[in-house]
Amino acid sequence: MATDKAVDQLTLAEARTEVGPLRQQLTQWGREYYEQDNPTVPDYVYDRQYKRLVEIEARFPELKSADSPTQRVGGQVTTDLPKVPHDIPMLSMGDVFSVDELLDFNARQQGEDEADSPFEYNLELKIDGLSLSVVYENGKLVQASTRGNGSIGEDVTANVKTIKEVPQQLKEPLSLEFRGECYMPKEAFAELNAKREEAGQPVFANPRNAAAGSLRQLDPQVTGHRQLAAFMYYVPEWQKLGVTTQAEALDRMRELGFVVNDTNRVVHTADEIQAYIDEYTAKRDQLPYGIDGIVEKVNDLATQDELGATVKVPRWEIAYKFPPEEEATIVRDIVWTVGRTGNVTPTAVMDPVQLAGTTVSRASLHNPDYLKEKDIRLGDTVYLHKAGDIIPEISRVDLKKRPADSQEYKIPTTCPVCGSELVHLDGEVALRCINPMCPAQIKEGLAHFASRNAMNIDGLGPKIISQLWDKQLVRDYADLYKLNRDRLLTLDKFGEKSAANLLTAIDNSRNNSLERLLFGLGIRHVGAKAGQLLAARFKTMDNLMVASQEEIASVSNIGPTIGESVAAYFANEQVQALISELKSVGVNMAYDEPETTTVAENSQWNGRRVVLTGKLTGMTRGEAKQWLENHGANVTSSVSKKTDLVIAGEKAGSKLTKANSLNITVWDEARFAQAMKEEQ
Ligand code: 1X8
Repeated sequence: MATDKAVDQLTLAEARTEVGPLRQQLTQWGREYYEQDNPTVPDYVYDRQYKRLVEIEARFPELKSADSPTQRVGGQVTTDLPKVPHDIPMLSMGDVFSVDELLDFNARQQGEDEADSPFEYNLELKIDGLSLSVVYENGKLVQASTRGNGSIGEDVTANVKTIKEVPQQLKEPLSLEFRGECYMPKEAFAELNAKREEAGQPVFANPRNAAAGSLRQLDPQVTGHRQLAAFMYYVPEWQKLGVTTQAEALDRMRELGFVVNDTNRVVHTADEIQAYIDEYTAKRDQLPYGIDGIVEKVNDLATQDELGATVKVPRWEIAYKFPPEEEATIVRDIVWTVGRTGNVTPTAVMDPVQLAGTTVSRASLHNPDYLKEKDIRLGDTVYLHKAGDIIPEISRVDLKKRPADSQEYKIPTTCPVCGSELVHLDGEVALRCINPMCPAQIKEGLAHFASRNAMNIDGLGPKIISQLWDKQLVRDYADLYKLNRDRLLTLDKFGEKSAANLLTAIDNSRNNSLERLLFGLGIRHVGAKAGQLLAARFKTMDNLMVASQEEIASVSNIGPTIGESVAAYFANEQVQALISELKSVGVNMAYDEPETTTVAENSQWNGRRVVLTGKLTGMTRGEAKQWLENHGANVTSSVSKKTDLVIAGEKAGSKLTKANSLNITVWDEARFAQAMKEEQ
């Protein structure tokens, strides 16, 4: 379709031949992106082709057409969610791909006056999410909607109410619309995709699609589990807010109770613009949310209104998009690993390359469909990028460099570990090994059992588990509690001290509260949260084991899927035998009620905003967070001007630097431990 010929070299005939397929391709990509939340190419591939179409249409106006993707505000309204008209259209933004183009845009925008009184600009980060409109009446949230096609959006009010960053009640009784970006933090995105991969579901290509897929749900409970967040950045009717600049509008929104990104900067010169772009190009990898560029807005709001908009985009704002971070490398191998639930996933192993700050040599290929669709073969030259700025992913194969003798990659039909036949369960894209005795699955299961949020057996990682299995010292969870010093000393590099430490850690785990065991068992669909809910409701393992599917499903936030899975799990005789074994080796089967969580009004922690960073040694971060929350503190993930205290463990990084630059109080772990003692 796309030729490599520069647009200004094209003849009319060539342009005419190219324009049809190019439009078709862009329309298809647009649909995948906006309607299905499932793009098949990275954004910059879309952007590049889109720009080419714009250039062709500019050079050959006779080829323009009303149904060209360049004439539409992206995104159709397709879900079953109710529709909401936007009284003030929600426009998208024009974009540029270099600082030179940005400066050209500014010069055109400012016209002849440029030299006399250049505009003041407010620079903001462009969040990789989806636009959101929220309407308040007398300070109360009454409606939330997506952009949709710009004129009509989808009603996502119930879903947005699950996002804690969007206040349901403003601090002032205003009746006004606000706009912003709903996004999924990088960590939540990585966790969600890991879970989806393990569950045999297709993964999201980037945080934007994950956020869109999560927000546009018919069931707000699903949205509620997805850890969405939002930054607000725009008030269409700014006059009602008593502000005159964009920077003031941001501050006012923060006062009203919204979460507003605090990285914005008011600038006047090209050098300042360049400096901001350089700064955030460098910091981008460290931010806890994905950004795909910088938004430049004329700071003065009256000037914004004077400039107005074209049919498609405002004239007072523009996005500078970061250049793609992409590296070419060669696929040397495709390895298949078996997960805890038997999910067999392919990983491409490539020559190592530097990409966005790390060395990358592996990328998940997720499932056989994905591998087939991309037609990735051994020896192929591929381009790597980082999905959502964090997860290495192959964007495309360079077919020109494909070796002449290359062959389509053959998907295995048997488990790489136990050799049994692989299957696709109902509707799943994942390939599964369903042999319950498959050693790979059991080892993964043991590693999960010992993991931090499950039984928290420090020092019992995958390598040791593998040895324990291979030496036939452990066959199931209960065997862990039968280990002794002599057996452990037979392991590689295991001395008296490591053996003693591991035995203590195992021994301590006997006393864990029931929710850890429930999560650790690896029951399908039972994560840490469900484990907690079930333990709190049923109190003992025996109660849960005799509960009916309906009783389990009726627990708030549990539902029929977990109900069915848990009931089926405990109906299994092997499971019952395992639980008896665990009882006989002394593993606790009861729920420890957490200490009273009523917060002392006079606690020094009440309402304090605290950020935890770095590695703690005396407790896990989760435990520290729990303690702080039990004492009334608000534990947040990023440092801002509003943070009251940062607790910095070992190797604290950018959050500590930021806290220092904002003059926020920083405590080390010892100081925190002392404060915990004082509270008792
Ligand atoms: C989109 C976005 C905007 C901003 C941040 N992130 C985005 N994705 C911002 O203004 N800070 S504005 C925008 C739009 O489409 N108008």
